Amino acid sequence: MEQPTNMKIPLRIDERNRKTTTEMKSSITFSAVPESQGGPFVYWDSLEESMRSAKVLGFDAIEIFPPSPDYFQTVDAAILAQQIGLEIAAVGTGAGWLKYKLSLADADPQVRTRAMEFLTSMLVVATQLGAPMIIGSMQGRSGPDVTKTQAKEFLREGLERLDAHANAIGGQILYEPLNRYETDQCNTLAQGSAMIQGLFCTKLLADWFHMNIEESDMAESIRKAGPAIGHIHFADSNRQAIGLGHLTVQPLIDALRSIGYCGYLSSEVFPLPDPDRAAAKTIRSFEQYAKS
Ligand code: LER
Ligand code: MN
Repeated sequence: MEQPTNMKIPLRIDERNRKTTTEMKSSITFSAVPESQGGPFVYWDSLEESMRSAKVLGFDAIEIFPPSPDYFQTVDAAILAQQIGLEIAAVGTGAGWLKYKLSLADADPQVRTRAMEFLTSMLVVATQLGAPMIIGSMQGRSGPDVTKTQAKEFLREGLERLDAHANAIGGQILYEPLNRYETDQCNTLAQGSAMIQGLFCTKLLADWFHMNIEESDMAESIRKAGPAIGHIHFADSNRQAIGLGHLTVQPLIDALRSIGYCGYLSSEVFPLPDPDRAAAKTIRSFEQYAKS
């Protein structure tokens, strides 16, 4: 995969957040990956239309789930974001797993190498957009040919190399613990914190859908993870827009405030009952809980 040239020097996400606001910011997800149909993304099809809809509703940012790094050669996300007046909250990499079955923990070293190439190219384009890159599904898991210990070692090795690359180019990585049905690498924020210990440009993505399954006390886990948290997937217990499930939201917002979090609450939820209503419900909930 070709690596784009003429790199802009982006602001690091935490610097950017501190510079522009001391409050949390809203974001909504967009997927350009047909294979992720049925998945937890609010907007689909056209990035431009999605950005315009998000802007009308009052979102601060959009989180983009591209099929590959080359996607950004087909659509100028930076120009669109600038013209429409949105930030790009993050760039997801789950397509590397969904489309190409690439993971950092694969038993086959050639597959791990291809996973690293995919992620390195995505890190470059995300950095050019001034956005962090998410590592969720591509963290992989143990399997018949890779033990749990080996899978964790492979993941840590990949994260260390990507973190060094992020450090060299001014990028940022978000590592996402997932629930037990999706990975056996790290399921909780505490496990995730241990996994990224000592890395310079890698923070945790705390997804409330996964946390609702795995954490015994979500607010306490947020407080313990503290400054390691770099991004939130703002989802209710049923992975619908906040307010459509049974999460008790205020203590989670209070916990984020107590750690000084001023990043994005990004709505990675099912487009239910439809994208527009999921988006509208999300922004209403954001205003209710995070703006007051
Ligand atoms: C990705 O952000 C995520 O949460 C995973 O469950 C993959 O969909
Ligand atoms: Mn997520």
